[in-house]
Amino acid sequence: DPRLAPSVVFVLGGPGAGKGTMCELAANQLGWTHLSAGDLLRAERKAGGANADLIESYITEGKIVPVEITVGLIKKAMEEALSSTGRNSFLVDGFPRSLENWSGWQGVFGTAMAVPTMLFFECPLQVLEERIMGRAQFSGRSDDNVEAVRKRFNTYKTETMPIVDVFRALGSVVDVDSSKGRVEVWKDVKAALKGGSG
Ligand code: UP5
Ligand code: MG
Repeated sequence: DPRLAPSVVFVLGGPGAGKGTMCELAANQLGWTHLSAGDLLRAERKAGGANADLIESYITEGKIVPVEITVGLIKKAMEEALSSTGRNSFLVDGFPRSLENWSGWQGVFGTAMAVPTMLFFECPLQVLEERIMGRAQFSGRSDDNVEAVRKRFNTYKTETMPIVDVFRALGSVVDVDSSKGRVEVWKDVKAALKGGSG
């Protein structure tokens, strides 16, 4: 049953690198299912369940939410999307953000699944800040302010880069320069996804 072997691509990069924007294009134009770990956490916070306050405090501090919570939400969203659309190609946006995130994923999905390709969006801090501050007026996100962006960037450097390095050593990283304009970035993303297992 091919549905038992979903195809997963991880999409990583700094805060505001354009992960969500490009994943939406890939969903609309190439039929991928876009799952943003951050969006799933924000929805869970909004739903007001037992983890809502904990999620809020991690997000405003730019820290990484305990992986049990995140991977549970991703798995549930994958199952729901699969049963409603029948499609099993997933772009997992903003995850894994740390070595712990990756071992948590493996703990849940086991080693049956091939190591996902990681699409890595490279973008300098100054551009990230400009993008996020441009979005801040209408995003309604509690972490869209200069102070939180710096915290997010710091977490990205200290915790996320090590997992990117692990994937790089496995030969699983595809680099994208996401500081370019949307049209050019999309061209590169599309080529990377078509070359992969979309
Ligand atoms: N924009 C996009 N592309 C552009 C381009 N090429 N040229 C010019 N402008 C461009 O884009 C950001 C802005 O830039 C938008 O206004 C866009 O129009 C413009 P977007 O596509 O939103 O970028 P993205 O990379 O998705 O930025 P985001 O802010 O979502 O990234 P983060 O990684 O910071 O946020 P995320 O939602 O993934 O995580 C938020 C928090 O949740 C984390 O800090 C953490 O606390 C928590 N979290 C976890 O704990 N665990 C997880 O697994 C995931 C999240
Ligand atoms: Mg995003």
